[in-house]
Amino acid sequence: MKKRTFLKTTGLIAGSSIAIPSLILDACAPKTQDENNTSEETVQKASFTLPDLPYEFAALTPFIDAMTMEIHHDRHHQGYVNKLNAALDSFNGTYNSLDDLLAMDNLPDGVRNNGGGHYNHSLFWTSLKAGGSEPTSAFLDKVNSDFGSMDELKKQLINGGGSVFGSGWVWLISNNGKLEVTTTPNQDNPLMVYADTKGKPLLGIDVWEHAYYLNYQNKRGEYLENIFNVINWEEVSKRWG
Ligand code: MN3
Repeated sequence: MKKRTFLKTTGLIAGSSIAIPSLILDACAPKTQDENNTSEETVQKASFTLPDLPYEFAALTPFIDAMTMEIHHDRHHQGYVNKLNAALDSFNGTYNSLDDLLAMDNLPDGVRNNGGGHYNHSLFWTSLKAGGSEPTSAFLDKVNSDFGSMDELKKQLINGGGSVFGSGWVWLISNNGKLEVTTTPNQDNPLMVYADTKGKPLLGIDVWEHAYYLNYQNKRGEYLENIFNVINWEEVSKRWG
């Protein structure tokens, strides 16, 4: 076995026994192509896979239209997964999970952009739900404590999303136990060393034009207002708790 492959594989196998943070879908954990074959002669290669949407493309209408969801998931997100796997072919670092990978220093652009793209979209799909859902009472108490009210949190997310120049994300994060709203450009993520404010992502809202343009054209603010009809606050609460 080549040294590089051995290092990479060792990291991944070690990771299989480490709990992946609950917010990360199974699909975000790197898979090896032949997990049952432990022969040293077998060259194992890490690969990430596109998670299924947990609902139909049309589930979030009229707030997010079916064609946007289909293109966004099947083409954009699949593209990030494919390019991430390609970028990892020439990446020598060891990591146990996508979280670990994204937190590493000096990521090659292909890993940073497409690893972020895979993480961010995996989080995004599960942050949405037809009809939305209610936060737990404990999480609501925390929101009231850190923001004053849920309305104030929504206002900060809408304003933050509107303030992103070009493409990026607005986030609700837990930063050393405090809830904060922050933004990242492109496919950066609050786990990354490049983030202005780092923390555990609880909710990420995509403000790339591809997330809303078919239905809202240039009206990003209207998209941001409307997305609160379909936020899965119960899931966001679980990520916090
Ligand atoms: Mn997107």
